[in-house]
Amino acid sequence: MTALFISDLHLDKDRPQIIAYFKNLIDNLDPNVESLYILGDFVEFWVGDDDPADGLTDVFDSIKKKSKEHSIFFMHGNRDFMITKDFCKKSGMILLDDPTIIKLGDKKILLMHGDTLCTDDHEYQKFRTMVRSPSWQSEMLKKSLDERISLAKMYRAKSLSETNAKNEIIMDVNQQEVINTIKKYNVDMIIHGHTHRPNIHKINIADKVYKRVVLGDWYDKSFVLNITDDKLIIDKGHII
Ligand SMILES: [Mn+2]
Repeated sequence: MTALFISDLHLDKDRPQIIAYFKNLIDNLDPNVESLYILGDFVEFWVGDDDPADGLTDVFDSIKKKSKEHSIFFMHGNRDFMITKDFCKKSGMILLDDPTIIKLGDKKILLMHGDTLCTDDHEYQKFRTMVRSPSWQSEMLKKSLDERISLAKMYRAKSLSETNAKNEIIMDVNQQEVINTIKKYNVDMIIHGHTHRPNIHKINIADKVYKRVVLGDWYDKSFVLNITDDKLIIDKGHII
């Protein structure tokens, strides 16, 4: 039995090679793959379900088609939290809460997008609380599509310039928060994306070793975590 985990594809019409690469992957999913987990930032931004999703129609069609043979799960990231449960359903994806616990074999795994672990970035956490509130979202949806698209572009540019200015450490996960999260949910492993710092970290807590697997982004290379039985296999492919 195989489960695949991906995140941070940031699909966008300006990078058609990544869209094509992902479409090819989904169209040719191995029949042994029982579930595919997309852990957020699947698309570059999403301003509401009336988003024109330029260049992505084929991808959502492929997902819909493949959802008959595989379970395809989606969790919100900080770019695509406006994708609704209805849209997921229509596209053949099952929307997961952040975080969600799954069981693979005898292992309990916590799935997250990863941004909630970055607790040192107070400014971002404040912004996150604001944009995740139903009142902010309903105000946002009252604006015209064009207005929302330009706002999304503005937020993206702002976040990019802040990212460049912020200390590297602030942008990564907080170690104590990782330990607290493992303890709180009583899991063996955390899988998340968001930080674009792919790695498998080992964390020792009271003589037991836990794992934190960080998924990579899809800018130059694809990044797929394959868990088959108890084995973790990282599969990277050159997109360009
Ligand atoms: Mn993210």
